[in-house]
Amino acid sequence: MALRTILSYPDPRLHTVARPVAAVDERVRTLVADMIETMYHANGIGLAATQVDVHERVVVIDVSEERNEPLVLINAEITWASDETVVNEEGCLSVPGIYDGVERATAVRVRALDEHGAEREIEAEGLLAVCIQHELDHLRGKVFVEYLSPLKRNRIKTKLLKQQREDQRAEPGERRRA
Ligand code: GNR
Ligand code: NI
Repeated sequence: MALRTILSYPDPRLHTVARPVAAVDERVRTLVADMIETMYHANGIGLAATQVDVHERVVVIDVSEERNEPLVLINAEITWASDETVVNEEGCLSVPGIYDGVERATAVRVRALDEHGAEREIEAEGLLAVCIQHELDHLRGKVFVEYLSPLKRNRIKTKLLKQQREDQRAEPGERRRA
């Protein structure tokens, strides 16, 4: 297993549309294991392959308190979404330090393959439903800040670019201290 690097907004690669996984084989299981490790390491509740620059329909999620119930969704499609919606405060590992409200369906049904290639259909509500919709957006090349106003989005863009420039300048010194 290995940690993968998470792309940060406004990296244009985050807008790539993922293609379906053709076969759930060892290569895909390695990707899944790396994504689960990366998600736990980053303290996230979900991660889409898009965020680690792999443009295939693979998502991992764990909304459990103990962080020991990873859910693997390959080629996931939403088969039903409730008409009822709710606004939740969202964050994203690719948009560090930014949180804002996004309107989502309260409940969804999803059909997907697991890491063994077995088909399953799950119905979700609450945080899991939010997370599934957030991750499937990533696979379409959509980041949650795109639901916000252009003004907010541009402020976020500027802030993150500045932060990334500062991080880059700090890195050599960080390495020396380590
Ligand atoms: O860790 C995450 N938390 C979160 C909180 C509210 C709504 C969605 C999320 S997903 C996010 C991890 C992530 O960026 N997945 O793509
Ligand atoms: Ni995200």
